[in-house]
Amino acid sequence: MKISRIKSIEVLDSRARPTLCTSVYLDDGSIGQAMVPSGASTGQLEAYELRDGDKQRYGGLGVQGAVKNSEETLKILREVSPEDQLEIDNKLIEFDATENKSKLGANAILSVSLACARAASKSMNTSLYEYLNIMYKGMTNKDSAMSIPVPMLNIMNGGCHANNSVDIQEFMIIPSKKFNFKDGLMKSVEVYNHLKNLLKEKGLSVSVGDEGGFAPSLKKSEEVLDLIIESIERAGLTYLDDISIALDCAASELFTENSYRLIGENKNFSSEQMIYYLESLINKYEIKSVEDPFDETDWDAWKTFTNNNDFQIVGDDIFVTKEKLLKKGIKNKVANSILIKLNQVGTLSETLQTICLAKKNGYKTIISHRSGETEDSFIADLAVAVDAGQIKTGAPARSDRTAKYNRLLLIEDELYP
Ligand code: 2PG
Ligand code: MG
Repeated sequence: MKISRIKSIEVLDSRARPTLCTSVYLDDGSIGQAMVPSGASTGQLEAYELRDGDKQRYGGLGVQGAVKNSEETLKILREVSPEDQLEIDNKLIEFDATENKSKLGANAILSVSLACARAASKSMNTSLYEYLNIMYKGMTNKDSAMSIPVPMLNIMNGGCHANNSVDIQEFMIIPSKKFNFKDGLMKSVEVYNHLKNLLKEKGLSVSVGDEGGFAPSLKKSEEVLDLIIESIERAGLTYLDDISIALDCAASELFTENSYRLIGENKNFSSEQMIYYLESLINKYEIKSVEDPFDETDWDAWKTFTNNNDFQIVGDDIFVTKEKLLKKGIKNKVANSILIKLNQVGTLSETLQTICLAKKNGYKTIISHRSGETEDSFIADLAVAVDAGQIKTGAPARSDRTAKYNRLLLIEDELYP
């Protein structure tokens, strides 16, 4: 079986920006399609997202160049078996031949990489999650079980995902593991709806941020946390027993001239002060997980913080899903978990390799969406296939986010009818 055609077009993401939709056609008639997401709080070392820069179209954000590049990969993929994902991705990396995929664009490369996987799963007549699980097992040489991940739902948006002065980018709720996915999601939706009513009662805005969470003009993080806990209680649930809270500080966005500028708190913190501030907040509210508490270059603060604490500490911008950076993190005892975003590294195989490395070294894995998303639900299948344990994919609202939750509901129903 061979790849006979690769066709891409520009489509839109959830922030009204163009992105790629690539279709890979196999000569047995199978077709695989994939759309790529796009971040706002991006790490400096992420793979390169190629945009046209032509101000006459989409304010320079067009991806016509990436569309063309993705279609041109046919000439190097024609002879490769679509089921050999590693070979496909290696060929794409070789063809690009830059450190950060800047020649073809990581958006172009990833769209081909994911569409090939989908086409191959169709050709083999397997679900995408089963196909990815087979691929993952092949890489780990182990029998890797599949599981439905616990969701982390971002219900209050701040930072660069919202037009308010809340410093912390994401306030997420996590249903307890005692619930299956369907029930955990239902409880989370109840909290989301109670939060909406609570905000209305207080005369606060219920308009939403980029990931579907509410984005009222609050200042202090404590105000946000109090509102979330009140909503959990109003939903008839017990904080911590039924639902706990996770944060993504996206602290690289707060870091300027060697200090953390917290507008909501009206403070400027040194690294030591930021450690103290976060530890106090986390201990007071018994927060279960914190992502990017420090800037991606502030490795010393990361080290101290990891050494001091045993809650989940998640590296996003600091690792950007790259094996090399995660290796450095493991060596330096930085963080104990990693956020996994396909487009930070740019191919499916490299993403799977990073997941393998994390698991081998006892790091927890969280498969993640981007703030600019599409209806593509690839990450739901990926989270199940690699037994990731956790997924973060926004609020339980807006179709770009619910596409992933709905896909997980379907998979759960298939696996555990
Ligand atoms: C993050 C992500 C997703 P962005 O920081 O974890 O929530 O945001 O896609 O803007 O980087
Ligand atoms: Mg993050």
